[in-house]
Amino acid sequence: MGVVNVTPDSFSDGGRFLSPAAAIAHGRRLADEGAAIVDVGGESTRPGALSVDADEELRRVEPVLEGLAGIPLSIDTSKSLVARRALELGAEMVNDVTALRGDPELVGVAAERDAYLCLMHMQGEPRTMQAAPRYDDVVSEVATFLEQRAAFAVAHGVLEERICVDPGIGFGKTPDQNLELVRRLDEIAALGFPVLVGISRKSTLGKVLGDPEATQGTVSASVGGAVAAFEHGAWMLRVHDVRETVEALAVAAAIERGSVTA
Ligand code: HH2
Repeated sequence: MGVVNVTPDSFSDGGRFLSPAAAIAHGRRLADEGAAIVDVGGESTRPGALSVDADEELRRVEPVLEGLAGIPLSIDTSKSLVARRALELGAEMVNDVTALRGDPELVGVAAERDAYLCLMHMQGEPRTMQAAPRYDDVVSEVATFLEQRAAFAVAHGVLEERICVDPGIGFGKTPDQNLELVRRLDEIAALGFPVLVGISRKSTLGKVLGDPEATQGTVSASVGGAVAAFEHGAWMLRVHDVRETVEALAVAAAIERGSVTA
């Protein structure tokens, strides 16, 4: 999954793709580089980010979704209004970092349109989530949460086979908790849903490389994180650097198979 953030303030690429033309060109490039799906978002969820209203979010993403018609698209939103419009414009997945807790009408939109749905774990909310994350056992608590949110979606008409789950790297977790989630990803995968992981450029990577104040990670650190997540059971990786990640994963997958060709 390649990321297109149509925002002024995303932590790694904020402001770079705010103009529709730049965002569309970037999305096309990510698809050319091998992204199976392109995730378009109009609201930053980085730590400390303020929320934007639905009109502004729509204003940002609508022309980009139109310009990317023909490419498999996901909409990164928690708002039913934005999701509905994106699905009308051909998006096939709703990526909701609130796991259907942000807008009570979102589950109905996903069910009615038979969309794929990504449910992500977050403790707290973006403005404050990094203040004091607390868990007794981060992996089992994240797994229980995701299982409950998936049950909620199914109870409201979303087909089980449309759902994927995501431990939410960096969303109300310490760096060590983020690493633990990837190391024990098999426990999340054991829920039976495909697992999406977004570790690309996140600050934990920069901290591993020795900068305690890092707000983001390098491309090569991101690729390392993607390969590790793949080896621990990730089904899809949400990444900013598609070509580098696709190449690394092609090798990791070939080694798993023990053959050059799939
Ligand atoms: N991470 C971000 C945004 N959306 N969605 C899923 N499913 N998983 C993630 O890990 C995830 C996500 C944050 O990264 P980014 O989009 O690069 O930054 P921002 O939220 O500042 O726009």
